[in-house]
Order: sequence, then structure tokens, then C-alpha cells
Amino acid sequence: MGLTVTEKIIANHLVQGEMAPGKPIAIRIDQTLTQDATGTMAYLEFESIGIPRVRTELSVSYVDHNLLQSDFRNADDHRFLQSIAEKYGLYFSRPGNGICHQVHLERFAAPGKTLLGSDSHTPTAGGAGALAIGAGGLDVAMAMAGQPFHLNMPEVVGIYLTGELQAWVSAKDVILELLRQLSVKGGVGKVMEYFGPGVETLSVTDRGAIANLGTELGATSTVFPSDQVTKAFLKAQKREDNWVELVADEDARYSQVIEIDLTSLEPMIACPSSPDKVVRVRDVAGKPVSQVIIGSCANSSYRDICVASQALQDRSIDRNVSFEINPGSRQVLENADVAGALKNLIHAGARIHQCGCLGCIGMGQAPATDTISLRTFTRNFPGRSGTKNDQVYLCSPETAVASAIKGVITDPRDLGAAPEVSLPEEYIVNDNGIIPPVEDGSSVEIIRGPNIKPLPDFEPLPEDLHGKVVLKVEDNITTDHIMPAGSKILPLRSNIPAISEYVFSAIDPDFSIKAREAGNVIIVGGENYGQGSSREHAALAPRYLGVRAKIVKSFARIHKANLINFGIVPMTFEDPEDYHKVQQDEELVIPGLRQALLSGADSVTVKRPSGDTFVVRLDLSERDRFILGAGGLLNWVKAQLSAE
Ligand code: MIC
Ligand code: SF4
Repeated sequence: MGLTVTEKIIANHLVQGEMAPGKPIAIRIDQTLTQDATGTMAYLEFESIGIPRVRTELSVSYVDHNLLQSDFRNADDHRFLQSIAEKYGLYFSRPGNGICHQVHLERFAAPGKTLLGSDSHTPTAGGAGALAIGAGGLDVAMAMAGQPFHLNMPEVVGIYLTGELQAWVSAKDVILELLRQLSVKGGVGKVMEYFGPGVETLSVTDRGAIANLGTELGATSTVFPSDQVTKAFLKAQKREDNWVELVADEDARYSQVIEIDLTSLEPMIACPSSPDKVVRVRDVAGKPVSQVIIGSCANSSYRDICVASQALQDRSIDRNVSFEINPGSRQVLENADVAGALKNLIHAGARIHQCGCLGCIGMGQAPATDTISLRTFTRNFPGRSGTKNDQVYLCSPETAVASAIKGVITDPRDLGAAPEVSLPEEYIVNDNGIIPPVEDGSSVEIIRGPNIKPLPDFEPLPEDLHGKVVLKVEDNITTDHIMPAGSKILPLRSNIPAISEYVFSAIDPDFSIKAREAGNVIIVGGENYGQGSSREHAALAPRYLGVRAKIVKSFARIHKANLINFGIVPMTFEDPEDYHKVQQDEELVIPGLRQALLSGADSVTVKRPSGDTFVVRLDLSERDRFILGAGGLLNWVKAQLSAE
């Protein structure tokens, strides 16, 4: 039987397991990436493994999330990361050089390679035919140490594209349509692989935008074939050597095929406050907007900036709108400048910011109270923008610019003639924002600021778990709820004691106090618990506060892996109705939990104070069980190393 692109890449990298959907496998990782907000912790973890140099083909450390140097802490983190890169043989992409996913696509992503990144939107590189997966920092640290990455073999869903996008409709509309159909949990356990005649009508950066937002489906990754379009892109990036052809076999089998006729798509928009609340733009047209931003790793490529520029020819921004541009990379900015695209933007009144994540992670650009903000970003989870009760909509650059001109949500087709952007045959490539690895970094001193605190130690799991349900939450809780970001909290990413004060702070401001008082803590939740960001701080900081188990209806992939890595036992209700039984603040007992885990039991009984019981499932691999028993992955690895 023929293979899909995903299966071909996995087969080439398989070091353990069998390629049967849902079964545990381990794959070799060729490339890694980190960004500053997850990177500081990932490198503290890497250091603690004790390897002198990274063992991947290529590892890159990006600084893009926190560029707001409001005090010494952030600048210290940047220096720490630069010195780590120099010591351990990594590329270092300097602050302002661009968003990790955009820069990686431009400069490093290569067809057929595996990439593991400590950021959930790492699959963007799937636009260039890589199998790129987001993971927690510790998993990335392990990959840098040459260890394989463990995951369950995904199902491969085929997205069959036909036709061609019409004027004013773009890649973002394709993935918004898919989010409308499948929801934020529609991709869990799956890789979305695109094929069919419509694929060749999409550029690599368009494919990157689609692959990027595949993360919001909960998908493990998104993969595009590597074809002549990929070759032309790599050539334009002066990296034609990285090209190999990679397409699915004619008789490849997908677990499911979803057909999208590109010709029939129209501009789409995700309403507050979830990326899957998608409707047609014309269904919400006319609502006044106060802010419009083009940016983020989803939509800040050369094309996206040029679309906005062309649409603004002889037009101006509405007087009530703040129109902002966050270019994806310095390469985008430089090429847009040379092509003359900045002129219209500046003239029309756009606020042009530096290249980075900025408002996407709440680092500035918070919208005004009770107003609508339209963004080409990835996520609109409640409060992520930095404003309470925010109303953030997600859309394409076309819809964004049209709405900025009109001052109300606008179907861009109302503007008349559409922009026609042609991509450069050769981009101006200037890598002076990327510092390459040095031959021998052994004498380099790591520069550690006072806010960089060592990793806390965690004890192994007790035989019986007694824990208090300090918090019970609903469905679709995001890692932004568990461990918020934004300008106040992001500078604490390398300081676990300090950041732990903010765990669940948006839901219960006293959570950290209550958790510490409770001793052992159990969290109860609904479906798709932990969706969104890959931040391992959403496991590490709760663990620091005493969280030992989570009982939910279902988990998002990366968060579940992070819980295991930090010794928090992920459990699911055998009968989802039992969710209603458990009350906040009650004490639960799980007798023999450790033994159950280590003996491979697939369920355990939980006792409520009333004497009533319910059953929870332990859906875990053998490796997961050992890690949990040891109290986390670092404990387990260290125990193994000392036993050698
Ligand atoms: C995000 O978009 O939520 C982030 C910020 O990029 C996160 C990473 C982080 O929290 O540092 C992600 O997507 O993984
Ligand atoms: Fe940065 Fe936003 Fe992309 Fe996350 S989603 S990497 S915060 S631009």
C-alpha cells in the first residue's frame, strides 16, 4: 500500500514502535527551535541533562515573544539565550529578527525533515514539506540531547484541495473554513495532510499560514507536499539545495478525506473568543472596529504586507481605527521596503512595529474597553489580548485592511479591484540577524541574570494520592487560562516560584494561595483541557504549587505530554457524567495510584468524601508511567543516567 507524505517522513525517522494510528512511536528529530518565552526553561533543562553540544542537525534559538524591555529581566533573558547558543552550538536569531515560525520557514525549514519546536505553531514549517511538531520545552531539550521524540502515531487526514482562490480570498480563509467545520478539537491525534490539484495554486507562505492554524484544530501537525512551488520558494531563499520532491503515493490511504473547493470559498472570520467560532465576514459586516492588526506567525509574510499596501493605494485608514502592522521578519520588512510597499502603509496612517509576536501574546497592543479588535492572528482566547472582556476577531489580511479603511467589519470584496501581489523570484536574503554556531563553545560563560532561577526539584509520586479539588473548570480550558502570558507575567518565565503566583489567576486570583494551603491538589476539567500554547509552565508552575493529578473529560496533546513530563498524572473520566459528581473543594483519595500506574493498569478508582466512588482512565504508554512514577521526566532521565 502506498504512503502519505506524513507516513514517509515518519517511516524515515522511526526509531521505536509501529506505525499504527494511536500506538506509541518514537521518531528521530533533525531540527529544533525554541523561542524566548519557552526557551529559557528549555535551556535550563538542557543544561541539567549535561551534554556539551546539541546533537541535532540544526537547532535554532529565537527571540521573538518578549521584546518589551520594561526592566532588566527581559534583556537578561536575551543575553542568557545568546550565551547558551554560543556554548552549545545553536543558531541564535536576535531580538527583532522576526517570529520564529516565519524566519524558520524562510531560512531553515526543509522538506522531509523533522522539526520539534517549543511553540505550538511549529507546524508552520509543514508549508515547506517538513513534519514539524510543537512540544513542551523539556521534550525539545531532550531532542537537542539527541533523544527521540515520543508521540502516538497520528491518524493522517487528507485535505483534498480543488479549484483556485478567488479575488480577496486567501489562505487564512481556507483554514478558518476548516476550523468552522471541525472545531478546536477536530484535529486531536491527527496530522492534516493537503493534496490535490488546488495545492499548486498556493505559495509556500500561504501553505505556512494554513499549516500554522492547523494547531488551532488541535492537530499534531499539518503537512504539505514538496513540489515545484516549494522548489521555487527555496530557490528564492537561495536554498535550492534543501529541496527534495515529496508527494504522497497515488494509492496512499488517508483515514478520512475532506474536500475543499478553493473556488467556492469566501472571506471568513472567527468571532470572539475562540478560533473555531467562524462565520462568513458578510454575516458580521458593519460592526465598528477600533483596532486592526496585521501580524503574527499566521499572517505576516511578504505577501500579506503587500496586500495591505496595495489595498491602501490612494486610500486612508478610518479615523476611529488604530491600524497596525507587525511584520513577521526582517526579511519581510526589507523586501517589502525595497518593493516600495511601505510607502502606502505609512501614507495611509499605519503604525508599523518591530518584527515579533507583540500583541499576539499580549505584549502591548491591548484593545480599548468594549471595542472590537480585528487581527490576522492565531488565537482570540478570552483576555489574551490583555484587555478584560475583549472582543477579538481573527481574519485574513484582506478582511483586516478593508475593515481598517471602512472602520467597520467589511467583506473585502466590497473594495472593488483586488490587489495582485507577485512574489519575488529572489528574496533579498540578509542573515545578519542570525548568529551561526561556533566550532567550539566549551569556554563560553553562560550569562545568568538574577531573575533566572534554577529548576525546582520534585519528589516521586506517593503510593496513594490524597488531594483536594482546588478548582473545577469547564470545557476548552486553554493554557492561557492555566498560565497566562502578557507583559506582567512573561518576564517571569525563567522564575518558576514567581510565575506560579499567577497560575489560574484569571479564573481564581487566590488559586496559588489555596493550592499551597491544600498540600496535594487535583484539578477537574472538561473536554479538550489544555488546548492552545505549548508552554510547559502550564504544567511546571502548577506542579510547583502542589498539583499532582488532573481529572478531565479529554486532554489536548501537548499539555498532556507536559503534565507527564512534570509528574502530574493526567486522568480522564471513564464515564463523562461523573464530571458532575465531583465538587470543587472536596478531598479525593486515589488508593494505590502509583502501583496502578507502574503495573500498567488502565484505570483506577477515585473515592469521594461521601464514600461514593468513580473510575478514571489512565491512557498512558509504558514510558509515561515510569516518568510519572519518578515524579517527572528529568528525575527519570537522571535516574537512568546514574544507573548507567
Ligand atoms: C502562543 O501563541 O500561545 C505562544 C505564546 O506562542 C505559545 C508559546 C508560549 O506560551 O511561550 C505557543 O503557542 O506555544
Ligand atoms: Fe508568537 Fe502569536 Fe505565533 Fe505564538 S501565535 S508564536 S505568540 S505570533
